[in-house]
Amino acid sequence: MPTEKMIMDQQIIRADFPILMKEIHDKPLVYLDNAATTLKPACVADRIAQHYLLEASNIHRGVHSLSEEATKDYEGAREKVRAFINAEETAEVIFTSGTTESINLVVNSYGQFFREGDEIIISEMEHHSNIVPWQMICEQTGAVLKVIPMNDQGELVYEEFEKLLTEKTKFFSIVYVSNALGTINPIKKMIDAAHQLDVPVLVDVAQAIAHTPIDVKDLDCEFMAFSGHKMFGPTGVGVLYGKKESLERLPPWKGGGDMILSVTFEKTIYNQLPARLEAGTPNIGGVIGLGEAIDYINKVGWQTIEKIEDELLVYGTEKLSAIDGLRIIGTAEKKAGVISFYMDDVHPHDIGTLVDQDGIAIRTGHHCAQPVMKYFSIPATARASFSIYNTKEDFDRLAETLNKIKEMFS
Ligand code: 7TS
Repeated sequence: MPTEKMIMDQQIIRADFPILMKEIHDKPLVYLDNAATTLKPACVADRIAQHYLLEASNIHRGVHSLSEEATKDYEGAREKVRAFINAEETAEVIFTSGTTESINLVVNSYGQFFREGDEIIISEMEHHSNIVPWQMICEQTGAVLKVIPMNDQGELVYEEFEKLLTEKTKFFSIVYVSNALGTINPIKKMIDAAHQLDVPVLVDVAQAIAHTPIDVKDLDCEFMAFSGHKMFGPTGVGVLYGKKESLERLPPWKGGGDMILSVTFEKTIYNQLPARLEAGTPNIGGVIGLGEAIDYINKVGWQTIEKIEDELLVYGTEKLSAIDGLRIIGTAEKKAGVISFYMDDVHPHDIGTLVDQDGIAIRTGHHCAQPVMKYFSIPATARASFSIYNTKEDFDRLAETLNKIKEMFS
């Protein structure tokens, strides 16, 4: 029996995404904004529709059949997430509304332990969602934010990280793949270094989760955050993974239904994990849809995903670099999924609007990573971010349009 999994034909993958049949301004859609959100395969939308049309019910509370069925599906999705990231137990998987809420949960909850003068390390290439919550807790507690700088390639300066790690460090929160640069950070090595000083680590894998297999046991991080909508799932649902002992240390952040065992006006006793950190009726349909998205990724397989995306990164980088006056922002040795660029004489927003006229969707702006823009002394970049359904022809179309734009502006 051959052990190698077959590489799936990209036409089969593309057929799973009905939106790719669409025309924008009378041109076939080229969707290169996957870092903002991925497209959704029909199976995910169908599964969500099935839940709302035929199975809708609240969970964890009814003894009637529909509620029991919805509970089974919801908890079944938790098991799918557990297996997907190789967590030890389902209790280590907390459903949230997305990466942003997952990070805020840890900050607001773990942050209660911070004292004046404690130090928290983040990096210069974080998404705002991994900057602002830490600044807020620093303001409240007197803790101090320390920032790992980066170099001109958009790589973190590892020696500076080592210098920042001291006895004062109480937490380290780091992005795996930068959404503005595409840089893949050496997080395993960084987690190991933090652990030498018993510093807990949160990894933001929002931009990694659909591009590379992630094994939390191997990484050994205390916490990890990601969003369903960047991995072919619905918006409004995400995950906070935490090692059981780390989650157990977290005081509940939100109070309400489902997170309690008993309530009296004298004393409330909290529920076990994971319910203790999931107050109120959750996004049941979204969680079930996320489970379906995980099944979809598993069906396509990492071998296919990595082959397609590795080739696209090389091809897209070559193609765009060949355009006169175009500068790629983020040239790290290890990159994934994202090609950010800047063109002399054309504002990124003009690029975005003009490529849209040719049916091409890219994102332009600061990508919620303003410190990255500041480092490169530019107001914004244009960003092509790709996924499993993108093709070399997509980059040919983008390059052709960019060449036209260049001529228009010169
Ligand atoms: N962390 C990273 C690395 C991200 O790229 C994003 C979203 C977030 C956190 C926040 O995720 P959310 O689902 O909670 O909003 N990044 C982008 C982007 O690059 N373009 O739009 C959203």
